[in-house]
Amino acid sequence: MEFVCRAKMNGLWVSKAIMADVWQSSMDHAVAVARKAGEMVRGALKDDRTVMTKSSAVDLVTQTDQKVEQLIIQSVKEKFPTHRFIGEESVAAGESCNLTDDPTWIIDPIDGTTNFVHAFPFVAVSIGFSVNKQVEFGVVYSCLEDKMFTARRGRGAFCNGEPLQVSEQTDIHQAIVATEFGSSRDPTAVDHIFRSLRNILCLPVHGVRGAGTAAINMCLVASGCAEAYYEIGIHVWDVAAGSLIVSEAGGVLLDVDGGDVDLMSRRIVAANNRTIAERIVKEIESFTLQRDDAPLQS
Ligand code: LIP
Repeated sequence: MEFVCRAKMNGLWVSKAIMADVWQSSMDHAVAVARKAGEMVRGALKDDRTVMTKSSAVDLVTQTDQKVEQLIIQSVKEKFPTHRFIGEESVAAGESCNLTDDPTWIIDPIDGTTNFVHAFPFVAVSIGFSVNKQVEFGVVYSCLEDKMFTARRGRGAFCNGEPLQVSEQTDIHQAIVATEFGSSRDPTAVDHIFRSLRNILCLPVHGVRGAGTAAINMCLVASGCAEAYYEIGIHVWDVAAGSLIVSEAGGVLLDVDGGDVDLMSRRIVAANNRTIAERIVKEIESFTLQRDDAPLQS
């Protein structure tokens, strides 16, 4: 949609065409509902100790994950009845995980469920929104830190309204690299993970970190606090929002084999620049996992 606005410049009236953002109201809604969801998560942090498991004994889920996802989906359905959803807990309950061209809300109600269970203080509500399989906006609410990360495709990334910019570092030896061990305890997968970690640690890098949530790790890259994040085993709901936040902050996304990233592939490298991303790729021992619609078995 195009609007024409008139403004006076140097005493002359000029007309300017302004493109309205068709997804602005969806994004506003995502921010509002993420904040509400965050309140719910904070409220439940001390109380919800009913821990269930999903694909493995260490892939945890709580009633709060389920309640928060229902809250988000319900409120979006009321406002945008034609939109589709991929939600972590809906998929766990048997719904399909197909990313189509339709407007789709990609939801992780609690990214960092293990952190939540232990009150380890990094927990995020992550909402990505894609159209034609392209992420249009991403919202990550780090609810215990009260940090609202947002990005709109082509319009930058922000934390609590302040613009984000990735680090300028191009020397891997001066980098902090974030990663996670994931929720597979299959010894072969764990061996691959450890060999990659060893390769990267011994480059050497300044340090390796992990916040326990993919979404927050990616926001740390976007904020310039870490140079890179990589993981094999994540799901689309862990990274949809964070991927746009990283790229809108000036970063790059790659597959762990160096090709283009595919958010459904369960693998990602997110870095401040291509030099760092490609250096990380060189050190990763990749292994194949099943696709999103087939949960990772332990
Ligand atoms: C978790 C991630 C974490 C990753 C786990 C899991 P959840 O998400 O954010 O970084 O290592 O495999 O996917 O289950 O807490 O939403």
